[in-house]
Amino acid sequence: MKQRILLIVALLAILILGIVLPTTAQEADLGDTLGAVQDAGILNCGVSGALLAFSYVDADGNMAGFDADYCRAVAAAVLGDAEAVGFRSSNASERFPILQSGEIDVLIRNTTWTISRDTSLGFNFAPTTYYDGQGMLVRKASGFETLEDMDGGTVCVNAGTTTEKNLADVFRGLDIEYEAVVFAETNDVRQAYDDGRCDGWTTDKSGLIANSALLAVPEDHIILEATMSKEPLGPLVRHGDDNWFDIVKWTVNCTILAEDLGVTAANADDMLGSDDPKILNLLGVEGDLGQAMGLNNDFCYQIVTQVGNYGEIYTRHLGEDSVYKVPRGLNNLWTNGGILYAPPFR
Ligand SMILES: N[C@@H](CCC(=O)N[C@@H](CS)C(=O)NCC(=O)O)C(=O)O
Repeated sequence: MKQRILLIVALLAILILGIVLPTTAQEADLGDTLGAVQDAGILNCGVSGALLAFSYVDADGNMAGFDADYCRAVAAAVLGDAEAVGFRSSNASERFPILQSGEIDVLIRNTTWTISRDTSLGFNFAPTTYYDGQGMLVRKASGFETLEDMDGGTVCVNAGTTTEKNLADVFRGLDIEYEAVVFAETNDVRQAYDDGRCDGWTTDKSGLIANSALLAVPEDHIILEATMSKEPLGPLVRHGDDNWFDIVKWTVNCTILAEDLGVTAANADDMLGSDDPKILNLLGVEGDLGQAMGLNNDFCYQIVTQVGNYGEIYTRHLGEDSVYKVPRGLNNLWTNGGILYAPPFR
């Protein structure tokens, strides 16, 4: 009798655990991110939140910037609504744990594609959205022109970044003595540099261009010519969900190919009547390319009409329509001297 009761209790426990555990958000969502995002009706997107031009809270209290718009592009593709995004701000060190745990569905936070992040940390990187490199900002009054001029100096840097490691490698390679002053938060890095605690401030050049606007007197500083590393920045997802990886990949590809084919937010509706089969496939007028990922076939049309093509997103946040006016450089289409190139929608 006692054994039978124990057996029943054990069976009930298994049953209850079986029902309750898999429905807790983290357990259930990890293998089927698309289903979880659709059920929630919202995309949880990890951003910095403290990086002008890429992801920052604007005067109206909205998350704005190039990375924030790529979150919106994924939401437009998946939910048909670019505004259905829950933004989660993160510093450099916490960005990876929140993706691993399932707290966010995708991380779009000026994150460099490296082999260890792609392998041992357990992530997959979508195509690069911004080809960058590490730079060094110094005071004009210092007279520094090269990294070698900084021998014996101090450098302010963010913890948990490729920046920190590159600084050590590059300075060791050049046989430069230096002291790193390390902070978890970018605002603290900038403040320490501005307070004169460091001779240089190093991070991705895009970060220096944008966030140096927050220095007390931005005109008193310059970015040295030297580029210390390659920093291909782009979205990343967890290992273990190929379909979700495809969705994020083809979201980026959609924006690049739309620019390549001359499809913009303004003309996309007219383009639905185009004679070009490449455009018809891109916009989902022909074929069922979206369906193969569990999306509507017009997913790219939604991205372009609601958020824009790559060039439009770039121009808005970094290019001519922004205060930064960063030349496209590598981040131009391959046909215009850059290295952006999307595989075919076919
Ligand atoms: N791309 C580098 C650096 C990324 C990084 O965290 N950069 C700092 C400085 S631009 C940053 O994003 N700060 C914003 C923040 O802490 O929210 C990486 O992936 O490690």
